[in-house]
Amino acid sequence: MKDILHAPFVEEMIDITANMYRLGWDERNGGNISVMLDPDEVAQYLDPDNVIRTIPTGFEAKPLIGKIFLVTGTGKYFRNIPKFPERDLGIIRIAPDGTTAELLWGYSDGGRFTSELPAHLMSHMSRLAVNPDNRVILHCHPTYTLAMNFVHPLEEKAFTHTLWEMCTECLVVFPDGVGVLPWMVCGNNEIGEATAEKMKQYRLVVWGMHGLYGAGKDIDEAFGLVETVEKAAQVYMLIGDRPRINTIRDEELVELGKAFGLDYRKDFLNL
Ligand code: 2HA
Ligand code: ZN
Repeated sequence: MKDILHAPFVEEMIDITANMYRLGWDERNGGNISVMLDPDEVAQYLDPDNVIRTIPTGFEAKPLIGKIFLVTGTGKYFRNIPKFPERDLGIIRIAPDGTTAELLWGYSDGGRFTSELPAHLMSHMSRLAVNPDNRVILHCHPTYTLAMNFVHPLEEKAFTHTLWEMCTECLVVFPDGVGVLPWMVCGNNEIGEATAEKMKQYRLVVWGMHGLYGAGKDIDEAFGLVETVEKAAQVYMLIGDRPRINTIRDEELVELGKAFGLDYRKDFLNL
């Protein structure tokens, strides 16, 4: 068996969580990530028959039975993951009943997966139905996106449109736009179901006055989506109340869409 601590998927998780902490998006125990792993790759590092313990998930995830995920731990700080990966991360497999997680590695202090597991697994199901290559769901509290939530309408068309106006790259990076949920209590099945419903259409979902979810085929895609939204939100917040004397006009967004051959949300323009 190879050393799991040097598995590329563990190293990448350590790297991205450290990065997100440094960006200030994951204060204290804020944020959580789940990555679907390739069972053959996992078998190079772990005995798949060695289940350390089982943990109920609290909901049924039938389409994910047998799937294996690397998931950040509940109450754990991204800041500490590089020092304590085996304590603060875990690898779980969804058991044949669809409602139990089999722990294959990690959570070594008796811990468990993030309280947002329902939002993650339900979102995985939604994204996989649209894109069978989806592997990653990532949640964090990016500062400027959060700030923008307090001064901008929490409405999908308006929110997406403003972000598209802030950086030329935005339309190219998320032509599918950004889903928006109102403020809700987090950590339960209800917000999980609402997030997953949005994930049928969007790879990005704002949790009103809480944070942001990103999905992708790998960590680069999910993280890249989030950092692009955050950059646009930063520009928006830097402009503040100052009069805008220049802007990217909708006609120009149309030109951009044509030039890059984008399938974007045309109904999100004001033309
Ligand atoms: O895991 O970010 O939404 C801590 C959170 C809850
Ligand atoms: Zn959160």
